[in-house]
Amino acid sequence: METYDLITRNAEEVVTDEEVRELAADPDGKRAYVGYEPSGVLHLGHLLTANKLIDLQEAGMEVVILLADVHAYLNGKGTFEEIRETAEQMKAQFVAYGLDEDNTEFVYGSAFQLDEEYTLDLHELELSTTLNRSQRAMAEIQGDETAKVSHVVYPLMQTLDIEYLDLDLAVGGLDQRKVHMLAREELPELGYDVRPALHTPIVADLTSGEGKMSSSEGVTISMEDSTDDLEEKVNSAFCPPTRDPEGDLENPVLELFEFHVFPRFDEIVVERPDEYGGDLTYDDYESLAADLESGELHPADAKGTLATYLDELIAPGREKLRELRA
Ligand code: NAL
Repeated sequence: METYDLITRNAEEVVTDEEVRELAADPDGKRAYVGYEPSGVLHLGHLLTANKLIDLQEAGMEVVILLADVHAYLNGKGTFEEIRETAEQMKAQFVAYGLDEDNTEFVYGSAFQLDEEYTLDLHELELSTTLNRSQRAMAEIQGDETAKVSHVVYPLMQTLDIEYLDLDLAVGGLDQRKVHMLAREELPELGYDVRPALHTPIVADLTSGEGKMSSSEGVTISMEDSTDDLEEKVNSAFCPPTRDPEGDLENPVLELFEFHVFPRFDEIVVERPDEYGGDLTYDDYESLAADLESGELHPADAKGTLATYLDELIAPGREKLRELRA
């Protein structure tokens, strides 16, 4: 695959395409990063950006994972000690999932975000950004509770991190786009360079195909799920025989094949008894989606196969979690 195609596959948005093309022309040693608020158990949302990091490593880029402990604290996720502990577990699960440990730099936010120079830059950003602008940037990240002052500081720190970690590409889910847009506007105010951003899609809710899969509501798939949990969750998923259901609906089963399974496996085998036509083999998402639409592939078989491959993807992380908790 061409480097540009590898860097941008399954991306919902790149900002800007021209800047990312420039990176793709000379990716060696360029630094891409994703930040995560530490949480004890990884879910598919984390793994979607992790898949992108694996693509970027394959393209020759260096990958930085920010364990955003100060951000999690500002977003009301617990005491500093609690957050630190979950960050260590998070790191172990990423490595188990397949991020090359020798080629991935894990950085704690608190390792540099409490320095004097950083703090003074932060205050300068606070001066140059309106309250309204910062609140809008934070809207999709913050929970439902009333906004605190910490919630408007948060996106300004995320902006500064892009400079302080010396990054060439910011990666995140689509929910991070407003922060990255704020960063593109505000970094030049401090005399720093604008960086390109790449956003991964948000997967639809598994049972309804509506809205987004979320850990706070509805069904989510995580590193903790047993093989049986996975089968049960996937079997009850919404899976009409089309990739484009009506209205605002999505087909979450196809989305999981597209964003989670095909990027990590060269070949997908749907096992079927001979009397139902025998096994089906796919080496790309398009042919699987086409077979579901034509009726050649039954939704029940698609689901069973999806559960099997997801199980294989999360098994090493699940084992790691078990070890850590033992
Ligand atoms: C992502 C997060 C926090 C800090 C960051 C700094 C630089 C780049 C990305 C970062 C976490 C993210 C979330 N805002 O919602 O999980």
